Amino acid sequence: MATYVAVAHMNEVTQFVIGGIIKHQMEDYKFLFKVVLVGNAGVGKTCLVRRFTQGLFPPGQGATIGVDFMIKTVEIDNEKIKLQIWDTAGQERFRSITQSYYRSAHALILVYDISCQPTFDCLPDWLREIEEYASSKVLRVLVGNKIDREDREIPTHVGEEFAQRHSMYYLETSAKEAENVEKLFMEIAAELMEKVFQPGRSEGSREWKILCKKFLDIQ
Ligand SMILES: Nc1nc2c(ncn2[C@@H]2O[C@H](COP(=O)(O)OP(=O)(O)OP(=O)(O)O)[C@@H](O)[C@H]2O)c(=O)[nH]1
Ligand SMILES: [Mg+2]
Repeated sequence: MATYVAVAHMNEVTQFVIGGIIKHQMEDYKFLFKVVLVGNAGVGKTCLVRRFTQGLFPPGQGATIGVDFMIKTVEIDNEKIKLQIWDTAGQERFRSITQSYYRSAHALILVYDISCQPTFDCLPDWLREIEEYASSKVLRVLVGNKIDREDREIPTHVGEEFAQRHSMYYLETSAKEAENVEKLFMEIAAELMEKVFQPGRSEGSREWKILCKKFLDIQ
């Protein structure tokens, strides 16, 4: 475990381009985790990410083209964890691009809209994609978004049962009202940290560790 921490601990120089001037900022963090959001177009993936990273609900948020990328550093048990969040486009035409982002994900957030039955009906298709392209040890989280809406079509227990059947974590959120959004990402960060430090590793968790290490190595 000590070796792993040494690998994971890094000093990074991040470059920011502000008005044409490149600024370097030293950043210190112990772990870097990659979180990928997937799900049908319009379920609110981008709004969830922007709520978490920028604390806002963007008016007139347009459809994502390909993949967007955001970073937020959080602190858990006095350890700095950098979350690299990849927000993929839900539209079918971008599917081949977004699939390539699954492989190195530590956590996948599969989002549907609780007021839109077709977005729930598509979940098995998304799971097939995840099975095919993601690591078998990826942390999978099911999210029912838009709970502020009054025209709910999928009851909470239906979402919960689906998640349970497919060994996923489950949470309902509202990007609009900032409900459970912080909790969603913080719990993922905490859970990933726990996986890294899990005592008595099985075959599975060794694979997980390799996945993390590989990812950290290529950064
Ligand atoms: N009421 C409500 N509307 C939301 C919520 N989250 C997102 N929306 C709305 O849903 C629409 C789609 O949101 P996006 O975040 O762009 O959806 P997306 O999943 O990123 O869509 P793609 O990028 O096309 O895959 C926008 O009009 C948002 O304002 C929410 O929590 N509540
Ligand atoms: Mg989007």
